[in-house]
Amino acid sequence: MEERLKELKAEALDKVDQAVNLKELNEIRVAYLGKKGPITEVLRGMGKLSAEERPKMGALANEVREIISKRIEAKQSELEEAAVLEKIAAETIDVTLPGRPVKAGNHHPLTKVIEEIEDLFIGMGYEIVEGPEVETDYFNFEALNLPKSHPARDMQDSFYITDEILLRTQTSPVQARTMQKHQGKGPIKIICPGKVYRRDNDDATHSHQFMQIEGLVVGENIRMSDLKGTLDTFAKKLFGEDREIRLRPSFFPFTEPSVEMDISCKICGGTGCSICKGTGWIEILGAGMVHPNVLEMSGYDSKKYTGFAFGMGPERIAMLKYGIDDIRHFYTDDVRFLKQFSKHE
Ligand code: 2U9
Repeated sequence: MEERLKELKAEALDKVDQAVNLKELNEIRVAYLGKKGPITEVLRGMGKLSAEERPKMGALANEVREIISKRIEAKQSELEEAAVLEKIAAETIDVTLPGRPVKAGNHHPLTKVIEEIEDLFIGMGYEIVEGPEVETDYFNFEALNLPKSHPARDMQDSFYITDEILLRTQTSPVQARTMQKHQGKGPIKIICPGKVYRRDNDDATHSHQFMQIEGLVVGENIRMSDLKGTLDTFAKKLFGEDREIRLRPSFFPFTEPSVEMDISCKICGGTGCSICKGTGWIEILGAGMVHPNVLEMSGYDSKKYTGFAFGMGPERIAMLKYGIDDIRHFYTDDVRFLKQFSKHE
């Protein structure tokens, strides 16, 4: 019996050592240590042994079981570790593969133009100031020399919330608010960009909402020549050093005198084409010296202080700069339109 147990031990250990996977190892465990296995079988024959031999054989059988069991455990750990290593090797990531490109968006063409204009004026020492889109009648009209009966109000019909509160029709109230904050003291040098609203029927050149960028300078000895020099610098920086500007007389209730500024047409070089409607000039913005009434209404002594102001529409500038033919493109969120500006990022 002892011989048989030793034989079984050698046989089992040999099989365990030869096992190549966990399934095989489990089969060996069941075969040798299971209830129907050869060791149990041997133990069943112990009844035939003498009383002295029985415990000796029992101890030997247990020892054999223990040895086989330990060897199986060790082999199991070895096979499990090998399986993990094999899995890791199979899953190795090739870090030299090119990454998948992340789809990046781009700025809206209006944002690009507005930021470019802001940067130009920041470079000339201006500060950017913003204000509310829901405005009072006082700041939107009255403080800008447009009393309730003024005929120029007709051109700026708005969306009214109450008789006294409306969606602003221009960004000028931001300048009026800034002047009142400064309590009659100069200097002020600001750029006010923002969205404005007018009651209008949308078409290729009109939109009920659009952007404006206005500028205001108030100080002592501010003259028309300062305005002209500023606008000339701005036009050359934005459209090219080869551009000429011209000022034409105009009318705005908040400036006196008032002008409109044109730039020479780059397409035809001034000889006349469809872009400049045969004139050689393209209208860009309106401007003028701040009306004394406007200065006084916001607390400035118009004998001591003077100022200039200007206003432009970024949509018009973007349309000229990028050759866009319909203002509605800016507000209809067609990705095919917007994507075209990624190359300008
Ligand atoms: C204050 C004093 C003066 C702002 C000005 C213009 C001329 C002008 C238009 C251009 C195209 C608006 O977008 S547009 O329709 N603007 O022509 N704006 S002077 O004058 C001011 C503003 C505020 C206190």
